[in-house]
Amino acid sequence: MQKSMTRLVLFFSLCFSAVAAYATPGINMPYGVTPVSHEIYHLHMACFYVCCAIGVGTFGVLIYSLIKFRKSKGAEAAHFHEHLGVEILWTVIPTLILVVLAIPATIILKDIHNTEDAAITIKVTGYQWKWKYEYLDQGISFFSNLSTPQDQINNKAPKGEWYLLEVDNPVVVPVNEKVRLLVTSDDVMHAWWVPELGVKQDAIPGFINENWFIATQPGTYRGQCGELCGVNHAFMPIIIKVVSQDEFKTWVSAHQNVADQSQHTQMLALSQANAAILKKQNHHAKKVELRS
Ligand SMILES: [Cu+2]
Repeated sequence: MQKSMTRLVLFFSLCFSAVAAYATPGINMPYGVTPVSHEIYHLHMACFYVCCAIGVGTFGVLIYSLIKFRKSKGAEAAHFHEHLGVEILWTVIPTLILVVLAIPATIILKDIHNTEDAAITIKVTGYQWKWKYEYLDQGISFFSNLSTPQDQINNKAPKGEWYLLEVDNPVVVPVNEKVRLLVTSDDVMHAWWVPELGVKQDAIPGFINENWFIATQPGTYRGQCGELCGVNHAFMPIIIKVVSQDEFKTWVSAHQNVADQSQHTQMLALSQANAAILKKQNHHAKKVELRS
């Protein structure tokens, strides 16, 4: 009896060491750098521990019964049906567990949808297969494309550290500021997913979904499209650069200058084109006049 108890203790300690391994970084989901990502992480761990406790309890009773009441020891099966008490217990206990877990999950869902008082609003549009970002208050707009060299993708060159997780134009946001995202799509369904920011938001054509984040640590955070959107689904990564307030202001003014310049170039080209059309029309009118 003592020997089988030792084995049981050994079995459960192995189970708990497996739990500890899952809680280590790299295997588990990231803790992230936003209040929502922290909340999601804690909820995930709470659910995980509840699942572990249920697993250990259920399999513990099962294994104990298999050993203790085995046929070679002369155990005989009991014959009973429809035990009302047991049936109530195995309905009420899971319901209670689900209700208890639903409370923090609902609170977090409410937080995720609270996009009030945002300092910056960025419209994010998914395309096959790139992202477009529009800073609505700053008048900045650009496409963000995969920048991994084609040779790496075709196995003609060794793969870089950030293979398929690098872009030409990253999103830049200031640290400790609430950033509101308006997420939509131009063609098929995509999903804007950056695990360390605690954001995974569907991008649906014809709909605008809202989400938000406050990054509390400067750094570079990477994500990908999280919705199977076609043949190049794996080739539309996301990069967010979280910088200081001053760096963000510098970045904004530099991009606004570029936008102004390109707007000026466009206006110049338009007026030149208009002038050319007017010249042509005048020339044609003179010709008609001479003929008559
Ligand atoms: Cu996509």
